[in-house]
Amino acid sequence: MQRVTISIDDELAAQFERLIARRGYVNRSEAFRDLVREAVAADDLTDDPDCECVGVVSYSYNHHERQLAMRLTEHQHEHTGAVISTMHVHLSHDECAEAVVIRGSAAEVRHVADTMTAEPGIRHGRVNLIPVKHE
Ligand code: NI
Repeated sequence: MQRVTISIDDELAAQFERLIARRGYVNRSEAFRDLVREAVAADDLTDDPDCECVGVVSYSYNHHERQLAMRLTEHQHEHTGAVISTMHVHLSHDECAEAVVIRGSAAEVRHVADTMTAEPGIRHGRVNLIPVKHE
């Protein structure tokens, strides 16, 4: 274990404290380690499109929007080998949210995620890539 001392300006420090409180970290060190892990994982995946990973794609949409729900389902059926699971949440009378878990190479996961979140009418589209480590 190494000790790292960093200097950051007051505003960023205050934002960091709020993030720690919001995410419920027990201390600054644990929060900082998690942020570094996220950055390292994102960088590794950017460097290596063949890196095996699991991606969680999340987004919301209006299910009354013409054919959008059907197109989202079609995207998933086109990639049945990669899509592991889908969770659907009815947010309100009109709005739905979904989380889709995809496993494959970083390039494949990104491709499937991008085709879904690029659909017109999709809001808050985002993918979180998690590398699969083999010991
Ligand atoms: Ni719904």
